[in-house]
Amino acid sequence: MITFHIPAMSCAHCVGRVTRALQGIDPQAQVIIDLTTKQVKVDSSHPVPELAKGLEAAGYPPVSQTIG
Ligand SMILES: [Cu+2]
Repeated sequence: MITFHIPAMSCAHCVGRVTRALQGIDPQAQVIIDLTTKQVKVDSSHPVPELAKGLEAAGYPPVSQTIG
């Protein structure tokens, strides 16, 4: 499980875009988003840098990430 902190997320529209960005990289990815804390939990077998790049490309750069 990876937790990204993405302050750029502000509404349900952002949640949809972030989810699609991650699932565009890994269709099997499980994504749980908490808009209050701006945290995105991702369960994926893909490398973290690849997921982070996809988020950045979608306009939602993660400012930090925690693995575990
Ligand atoms: Cu939004």
